[in-house]
Amino acid sequence: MDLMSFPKGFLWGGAIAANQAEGAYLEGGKGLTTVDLLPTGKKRFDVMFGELTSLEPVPGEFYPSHEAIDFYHRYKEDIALFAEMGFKALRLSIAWSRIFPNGGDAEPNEEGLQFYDDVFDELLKHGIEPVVTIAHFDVPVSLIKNYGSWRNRRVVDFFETYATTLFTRYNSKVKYWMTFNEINMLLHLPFIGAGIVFEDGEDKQQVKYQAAHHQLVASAKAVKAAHAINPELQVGCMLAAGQTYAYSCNPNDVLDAMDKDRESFFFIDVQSRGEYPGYAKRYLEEQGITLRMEDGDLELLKEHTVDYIGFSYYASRTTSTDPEINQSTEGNIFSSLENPFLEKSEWGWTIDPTGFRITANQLYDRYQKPLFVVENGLGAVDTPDADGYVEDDYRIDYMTKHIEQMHEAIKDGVDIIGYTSWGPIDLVSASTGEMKKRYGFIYVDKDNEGNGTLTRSKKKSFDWYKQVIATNGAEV
Ligand code: BGP
Repeated sequence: MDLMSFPKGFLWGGAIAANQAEGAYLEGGKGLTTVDLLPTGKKRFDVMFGELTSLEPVPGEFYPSHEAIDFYHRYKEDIALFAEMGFKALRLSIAWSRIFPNGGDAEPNEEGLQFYDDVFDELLKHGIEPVVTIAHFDVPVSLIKNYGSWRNRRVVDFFETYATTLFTRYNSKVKYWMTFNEINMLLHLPFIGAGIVFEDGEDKQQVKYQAAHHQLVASAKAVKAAHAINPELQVGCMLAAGQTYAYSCNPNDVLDAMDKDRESFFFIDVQSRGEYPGYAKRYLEEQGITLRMEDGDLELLKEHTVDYIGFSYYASRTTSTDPEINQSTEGNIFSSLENPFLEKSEWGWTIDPTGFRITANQLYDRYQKPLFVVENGLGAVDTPDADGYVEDDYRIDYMTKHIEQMHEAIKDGVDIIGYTSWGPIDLVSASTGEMKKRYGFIYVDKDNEGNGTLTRSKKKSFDWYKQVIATNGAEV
């Protein structure tokens, strides 16, 4: 192998999600979706955790996804800019409620289907491979109102119909699919991950793991449907990854770190190895959680495992069992201690390129399937000049170091097929709902209150990433 560059055909590109980019939240026949109920600020976290009082947008409240960056109307301009950077792939998601406005309608909405046909055609015209997430933090609100969302088995059937509709329609245009974005996020942000709204006094872990079982079954059914339609289709899972370090060499800390990682691996162990692992069975039993399963579920999970492992990597985590050590969770969805060896982003996420190499190795050791890095990047405050130009050396620095470590992982023998950086164009932040937290190579003129012209302009990182792709990673 040539140790200086990445494998031939490596899928360099970027990743976006419907609800964080498209806007046009009620256009083209689209129904309301979970994110359309997520305001900004502190209230956003309450909703994401499943504490919600209304299933309608509240008048006067600002919901960033309603307009987002208007990709719905500007996708041609945006794709042209991605093409200028030389993208080989664009990861994007389909909004379920554009295709089935109520999640389980008898017929799909042709206008929604046509929109994605047009987007895929535009990508293919530029030689960019679409990589599609079927559900990226996105559940039609009608499914919550009528069925309680993923806690209800019926939603598995609706998802199967939705996924099958997509595979059939886009069979000739899309080869790479992913079922659920960051599926393990369901345990941390159950509303965003699975549209779960808790009822008073119920056992939250029970509800979450039942919803998880339903998503795992739905994912296996999607894999089965895709391969029946076209055996060439590649269907992956998607994990919010990031190695957990033990704060000390105390075996109790190491055990704790292992347990924390397994909380996430549980999902991928089922999706990729095809069975509930022993440690998960033990956990469920000890917690008194009983999963309702149907006949054939376990066989289905076993027979229809994923083709590749998609994952996001932003940061590593650190844990300790010592109560004396200060617990800091600020800015993090995954609880994590301060790691004295690492710097942090403005949002408190650790910056750990070596952790990226470790995580990739760990995933490959565990699953022995191709890995696809489908999110990585630095959320930062950008200050543009009068022309919208941003000197984002901090972003270039973060990405250079991560790409170098990804290369090290490849040299370690890890099979990585592509890298799509998160938010190649600025978009709405999932956790904060802010525009202030930017990831892009392309600046979008829009502020936290939703004001701005939406004009796009290139940052310094635009030309840098273009060069990375042009040299297939040899010049980072
Ligand atoms: C992941 C999500 C993305 C994305 C990213 C960055 O969890 O899959 O949707 O937004 O994280 O997070 P944030 O936007 O909160 O900075």
